[in-house]
Amino acid sequence: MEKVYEKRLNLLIKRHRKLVDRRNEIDETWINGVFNRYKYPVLTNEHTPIFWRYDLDPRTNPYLMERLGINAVFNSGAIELDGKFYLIARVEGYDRKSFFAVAESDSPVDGFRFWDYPVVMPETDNPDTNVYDIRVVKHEDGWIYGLFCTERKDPDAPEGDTSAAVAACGIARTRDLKTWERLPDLKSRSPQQRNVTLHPEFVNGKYGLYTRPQDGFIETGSGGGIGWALCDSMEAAEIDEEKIIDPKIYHTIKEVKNGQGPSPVKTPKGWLHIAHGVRNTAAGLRYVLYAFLTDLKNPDLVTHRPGGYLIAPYGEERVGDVSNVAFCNGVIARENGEVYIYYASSDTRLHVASTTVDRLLDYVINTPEDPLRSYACVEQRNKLISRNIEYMKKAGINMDQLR
Ligand code: M1P
Repeated sequence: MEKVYEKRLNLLIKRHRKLVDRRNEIDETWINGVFNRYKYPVLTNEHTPIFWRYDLDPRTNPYLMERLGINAVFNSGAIELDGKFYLIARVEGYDRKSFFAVAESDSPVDGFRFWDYPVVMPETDNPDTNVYDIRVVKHEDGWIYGLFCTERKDPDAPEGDTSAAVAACGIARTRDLKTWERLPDLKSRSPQQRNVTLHPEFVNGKYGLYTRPQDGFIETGSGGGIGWALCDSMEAAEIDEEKIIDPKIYHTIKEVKNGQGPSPVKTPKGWLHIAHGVRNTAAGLRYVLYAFLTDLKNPDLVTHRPGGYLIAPYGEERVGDVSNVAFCNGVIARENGEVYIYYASSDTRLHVASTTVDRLLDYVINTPEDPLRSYACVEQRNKLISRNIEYMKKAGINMDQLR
């Protein structure tokens, strides 16, 4: 029996080391010029430490079987502190419950190692059944806040309904990502809240929140979109009216619903937002990421809305527990202008895309808006084609090689 144990332990260690020590590389098959993709995910379920999943004592686990498996590691908050990169990932056990865990690296694209223990997120008087999708931001008040979704069974669910849930915005703050102080959940008029994100600076002396007011359990009712509201305090966060700043729109990438991703990035030309949009398909919902820019002084005022998506599931990213999903709740914008977008694919694993503030600004400012009708889309494309034909003639570019 000892031999079985020894053999398996060696195998597990060998496999684990190969995975976590692997260097990442830019995926040369992706060449759209807006961002780089990478060959490998930055985190998967197998990146979690072996000692989170196995009982390593041969007396209690002679076969060295997995005891507490991890199903997926995905939708992650992200922050850079003192030159180190931290991902605060959504880790989902085989038992369907999610929790948060911090992975740290000296590099933004590989080498992430989980800390020895997951985050112990304190509960409120009303215990969470499930917590997920934390947005982490260093606010100008000095705290690092984590806003996340907390889900509990709907107390009004009819007898026998074991899936109806109430989603709310949980709030916690920390100085070091290790010790978290749980604050009361956000109070709002909406019966459900998901995808709530904190603006990093005060706005008129108040905290600014991006929200998603919902009119029922499923957020597909009339109206809706990314909301905006101000509140006086994060210690008892309460908002009144939520103004829709980025509505969902018929027959677009955000026709069913949309949600703010991480806190927006401050740039010289405005606040740069990454959000997710959801559309219907015969195969189910499709989640993609899109970008928009808001005014520096009035972050609730959208100044540029490039049409279509920025990032959609690509290749193997298309398949997973919830297929055809790209989701982002973590971005790191460095002082040197580099930007790292941490996005999850199909609720299964976490990837990184790298770009720069300059490129993203060029993208949001110069990508035309969605004209909303096929006829208008053709007009828009034909304008581009005509300009290009003229340019190619002038510049002496052989059109044949571009056909
Ligand atoms: O399964 C896709 C996503 O669904 C939810 O996002 P939203 O509330 O915008 O529909 C969340 O459960 C998210 O975690 C998940 O990735």
